[in-house]
Amino acid sequence: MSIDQEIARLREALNLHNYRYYVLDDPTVPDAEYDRLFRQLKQLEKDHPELITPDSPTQRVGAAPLAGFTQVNHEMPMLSLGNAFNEEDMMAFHQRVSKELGLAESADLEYACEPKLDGIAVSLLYEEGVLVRGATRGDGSTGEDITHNVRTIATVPLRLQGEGFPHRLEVRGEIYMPKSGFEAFNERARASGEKPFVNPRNAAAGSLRQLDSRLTAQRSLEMCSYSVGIVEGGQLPARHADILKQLQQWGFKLNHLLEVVTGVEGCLDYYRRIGELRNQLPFEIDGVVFKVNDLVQQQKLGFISRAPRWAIAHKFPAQEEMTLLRDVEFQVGRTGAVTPVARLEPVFVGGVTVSNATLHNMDEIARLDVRVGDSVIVRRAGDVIPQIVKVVTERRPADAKLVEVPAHCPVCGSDVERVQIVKRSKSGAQLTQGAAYRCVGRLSCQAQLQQAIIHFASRKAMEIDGLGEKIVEQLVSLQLVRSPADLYRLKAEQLKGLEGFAELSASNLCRAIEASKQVALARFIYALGIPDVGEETARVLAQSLGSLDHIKVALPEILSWLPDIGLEVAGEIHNFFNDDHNIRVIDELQAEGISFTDQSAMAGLKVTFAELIERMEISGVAKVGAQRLAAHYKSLDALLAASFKSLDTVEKLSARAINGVMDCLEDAERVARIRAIEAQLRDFNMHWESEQPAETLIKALPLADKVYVLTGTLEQMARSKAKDYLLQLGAKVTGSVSKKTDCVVAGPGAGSKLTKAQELNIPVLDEAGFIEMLSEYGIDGVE
Ligand code: 5U1
Repeated sequence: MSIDQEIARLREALNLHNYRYYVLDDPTVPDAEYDRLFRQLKQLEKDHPELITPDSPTQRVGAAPLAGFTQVNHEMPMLSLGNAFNEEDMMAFHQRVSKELGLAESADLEYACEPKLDGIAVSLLYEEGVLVRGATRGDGSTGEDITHNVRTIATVPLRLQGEGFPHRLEVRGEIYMPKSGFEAFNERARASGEKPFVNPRNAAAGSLRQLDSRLTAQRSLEMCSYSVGIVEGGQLPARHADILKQLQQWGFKLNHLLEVVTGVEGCLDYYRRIGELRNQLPFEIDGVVFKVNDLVQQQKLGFISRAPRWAIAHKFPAQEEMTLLRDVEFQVGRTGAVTPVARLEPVFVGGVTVSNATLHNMDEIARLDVRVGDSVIVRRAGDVIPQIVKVVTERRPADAKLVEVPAHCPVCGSDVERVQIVKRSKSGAQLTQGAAYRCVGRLSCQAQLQQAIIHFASRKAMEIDGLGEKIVEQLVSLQLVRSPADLYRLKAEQLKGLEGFAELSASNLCRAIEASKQVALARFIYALGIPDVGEETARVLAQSLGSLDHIKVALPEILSWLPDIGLEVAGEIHNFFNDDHNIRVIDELQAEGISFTDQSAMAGLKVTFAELIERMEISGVAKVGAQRLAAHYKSLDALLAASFKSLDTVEKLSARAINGVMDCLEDAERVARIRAIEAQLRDFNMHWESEQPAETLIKALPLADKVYVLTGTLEQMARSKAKDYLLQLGAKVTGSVSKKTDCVVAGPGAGSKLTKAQELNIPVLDEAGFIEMLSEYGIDGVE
């Protein structure tokens, strides 16, 4: 095969894979194969630059940023749509259409229905099947040339595929940012102190208005087509939905919710169904669009000013509205975080009346420059908490008040402090001001105590049945409970007097409290409510370090070696256990009889000598330098005794690294810290010289990577206990049976899950078999 042919073959294959992946959502090759073909084509084009064409899949991102945008005159104006806001508007639309067409309203008039994507309308012009121009809608007559940016979007074909396309074809549609891309972008922006986007539509618009297409290429954007403009030298089908299906064959993405219905009833039914789906869709929509499907009928209907008479957008309730910020109050959370909450003039937004919105933290207040009395834009998209996304500064009254953090906790009156964040770098640890504030009152603060107890007793924590929010509120306000340990001192007589408590429920609660004393270590760690420690992190701590004694004393460096624990969370855990008050509560709980059903790390996570050196944060020493030092010195003692002369003999060690090591060795405090870390690695059996095999912990657990499903009733142990045991052994426990399930534990009453397991030939254990398996792993599962 000649080079030209090979290049053509690769381009064709890549275009096809791209189409299957992005347009049909049905890839036929793994990503690695796509990458391999792409690299091959890149290489051939590098060797033969004269063969590069602008429609090659490698040419999506242009090199130099533009100086500015040029204007584009739309040969055929880009129309807008009339709106319907309720059923009556839709009925009136259908009536008008039927009358103009001389049909009875009951006639089977076909409508093509599509969701109305909340993005930016664009026009793509193809000449002889090659993309020659992309433009924004602008005012409908004149837009901006954004060819360089639309080329970076995978769902915009650079060349049409198949055959029969017109010589000149203009395809119109919406470019939008899926919700996931929008949330990920904003999360990154907030973390790096940049300005987040207000909504996915602004995100799409901002991304398309980049002069440098390399920036657009980094944004997650998609394009769905919904109509055509110029069609010259070719013919299209005679119905709208068929035109869209034809476009899909030429390489364009269509919205998968496209449907053809009959009559206004069909339209209203579609509107209701899509409305129900709205929150689950991966992209934002602001309504649905109905178009008369037959093009001859469309022509007959024509236009009024700039809107077609044959189409209408039936809008959903707006997700953004303007209202007044009446006040900002501060709430105290479980960990003492004092967070601002906006109290709003009630406003109907996203389908509900909203009177409170989150303001995140003081940094957010400063970024928005929001003041009490301001008019603000409230956004409520899906089921997320309403947010203030923008201040309408033009409407700010002269007496708008700045928002200040209270000096004292609004619940207990204790001091409110700004949280300090420890930032570690090669030059050591530095304290910086965080965005959060905390009440220092801890369990003496009723707000914190109440929420701490609710969390402690919750289903994923100590699982104390019957200890709901209402009871906790009473126990705390009557001062029967001042710390979690007090729960274990409660007497049934004290409970009987509480509102809504009968004798039986009092003794049931006492029994549940007593039963919770035997608990998996991971649950207990989670129950303590350490900031940033969720169920998963608690499990990692319990499984990796094996005992509460180890977790209590673990250094942040050691914690940050555990799977998925970064330095910030490691710092939170270390601070928590370094606090006398927290240690007193834990001691009291243990004195009341809390004990763990599982103590001992199931296998050792090993830290290599090179990893320890890397963590010494020596300037000039990164991963490779650390490996060279480790290979040369072999032990920490030898490295700490190194001289300048001996360092000079370490293979390929840079002069900067040698100086970095010498600086480190001369710093007594750093040396002491490194020795302490090494000693702890030995204590915890994590040292590279400890005897267990050098495997990571999670992988070494006996049921690592195995997927279990529990179904039916277990008679000898609670389902939650059975789940804990499986998790302790490293298994994943899921709720439904699939090909990925490795084993089903089925008690009496197991229904469809058991049938499915049998159909799929998945091993099934009954309770006795399960208990036997647990005992093989040293777990006595019988309660
Ligand atoms: N789904 C869809 N959105 N949308 C927007 N179809 C659609 N059609 C439009 C617009 C402005 O205009 C038609 C008149 C082609």
